[in-house]
Amino acid sequence: MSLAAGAVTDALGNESLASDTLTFETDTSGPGLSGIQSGVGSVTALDIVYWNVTFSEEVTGVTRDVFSLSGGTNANLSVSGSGASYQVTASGGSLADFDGVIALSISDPDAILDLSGNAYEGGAPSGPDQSQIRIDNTAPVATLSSEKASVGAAVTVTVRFSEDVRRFGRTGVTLTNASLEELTEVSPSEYTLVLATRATARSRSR
Ligand SMILES: [Ca+2]
Ligand SMILES: [Ca+2]
Repeated sequence: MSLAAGAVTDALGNESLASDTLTFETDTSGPGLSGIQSGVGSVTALDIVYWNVTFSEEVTGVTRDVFSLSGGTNANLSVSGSGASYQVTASGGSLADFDGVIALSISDPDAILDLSGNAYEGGAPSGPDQSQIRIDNTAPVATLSSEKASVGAAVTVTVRFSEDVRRFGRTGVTLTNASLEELTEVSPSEYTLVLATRATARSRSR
């Protein structure tokens, strides 16, 4: 609004000058989701994980009851933060020995309003969506198999792990009456070992 020139006069009849214009901003658009960013990366062995959830403007009504977690861990959710930025933390339940994907979602959008009372608009984040986190809290398990070996002959042993592994090498192999001749990586979860039995090793040293 503004006051026109001459809107009022002073005691001597001088007309007033035009006023500045005052602009009112009306907010009629609801808040949206700007991003869900994992605070622990996309894959983790942590027992407690968290996300940073950002809205397009300041909002009210963001509590733990707004969010839900899929993946079947029965983890507890807690929320901190204010305005447009919140941190949602998942802990407890079966997270400590869980192996799988969990995902954070907004399950009660009606509770979220902007400061003008406009309802949350929902939808996918306009920015990063890292709502899914892969939790790997299980240890790899090795299964050994080999052909039946004749005494003195080289033996090939296949080592299959229940998942991809790192750092498998000669120091990880314990042998009795045999020596390790070859260790080959077939895949990150499978290796073949060629073993020489003691008889073979003796025959070689002759
Ligand atoms: Ca708004
Ligand atoms: Ca694992």
